[in-house]
Amino acid sequence: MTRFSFTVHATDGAARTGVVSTPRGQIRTPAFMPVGTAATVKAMLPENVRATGADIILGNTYHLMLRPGAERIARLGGLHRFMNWERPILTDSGGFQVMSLAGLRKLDERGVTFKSHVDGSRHELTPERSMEIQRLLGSDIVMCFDECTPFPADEATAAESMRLSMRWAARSREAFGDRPGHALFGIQQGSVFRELREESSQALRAIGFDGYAIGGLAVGEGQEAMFAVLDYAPGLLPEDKPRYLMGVGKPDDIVGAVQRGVDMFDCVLPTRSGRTGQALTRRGAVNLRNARHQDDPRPLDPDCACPCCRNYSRAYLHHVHKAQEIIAAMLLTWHNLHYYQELMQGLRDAIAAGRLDAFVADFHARRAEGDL
Ligand code: PRF
Ligand code: ZN
Repeated sequence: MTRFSFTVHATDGAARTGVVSTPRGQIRTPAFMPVGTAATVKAMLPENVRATGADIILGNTYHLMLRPGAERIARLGGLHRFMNWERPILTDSGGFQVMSLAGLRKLDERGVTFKSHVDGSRHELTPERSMEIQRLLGSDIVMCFDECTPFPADEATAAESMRLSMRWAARSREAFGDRPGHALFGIQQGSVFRELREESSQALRAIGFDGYAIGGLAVGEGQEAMFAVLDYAPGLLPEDKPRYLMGVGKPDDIVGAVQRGVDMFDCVLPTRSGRTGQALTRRGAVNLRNARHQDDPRPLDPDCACPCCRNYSRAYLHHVHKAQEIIAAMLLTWHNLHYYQELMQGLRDAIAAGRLDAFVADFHARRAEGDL
């Protein structure tokens, strides 16, 4: 059986390109993972998500435990069969979503209890239960149960929160056990404090994981502060294991993070923007709600090979979005995911060719030109 492994094929500065191998398929890095929170990448069929170039998608412990329930998904053959996506799935561990979505919450050493945002019922998540749920789902890459330290936090508060996450990381590792072909990723915390990020990395490396995430960023600190952390945080993690920046990000965030040594990303932006009429293109964001598109026969991006740009005008996209037709979400989500995957392929090729600086300069120059 293929075990979980990561091979770096080339580097350019701090940036790396390579492949994560799993029994369900390979993940080319740097990789972008579309978000499939509720056992669907919203507005997309799984075969179409794959057609955009995605190697792996993300699912959420929090949403799936509440509806339809982890035990039910296990009885139905696991998340891959349930949602008809046979390639790798990474699942987040739940704590981050509890803190952003659930009602009344109580957090202590054991874990977190909360009220469901779906029906108000009470639930508990602990490192042990999170590992059990992610096992029931059949997740290929399981995330440790952690606390995402809110921003801003003073250093003492951030230290206490990070140390709790490190104790939970040890419990997560213990509860996960030995599952050949499945990976467990640790999550570095420590807010914007270098000493805390160092302490967190040391704690995680002592436990030992198959990959390492950088958590607690993109929580309101801004790109400059995030990049300041990313100037050193990836280098604190093992070179021979994948590094995953959770919940990031905008195209320019991803480019800057890849330059700083990050291998994996997830973000709701391309899918959520697609449903609110925003297209993300190589020339920047385009809002299809704007009346300037209503008579425009041109495609969204004439250089894009996606079905949206090959077959439909801006006038049509404007119309179906304004009329709240479902196809508006389908076409714009497809375009946005296609654009993200093309960006990742461009980054991979540039790193392999040792031309990342030129690629990044061109990326910024085309965005500076603005929309057509
Ligand atoms: N921890 C977990 N999931 C996350 C985050 C985190 O810190 C973030 C932070 N951007 C997004 N998703 N478990
Ligand atoms: Zn397109």
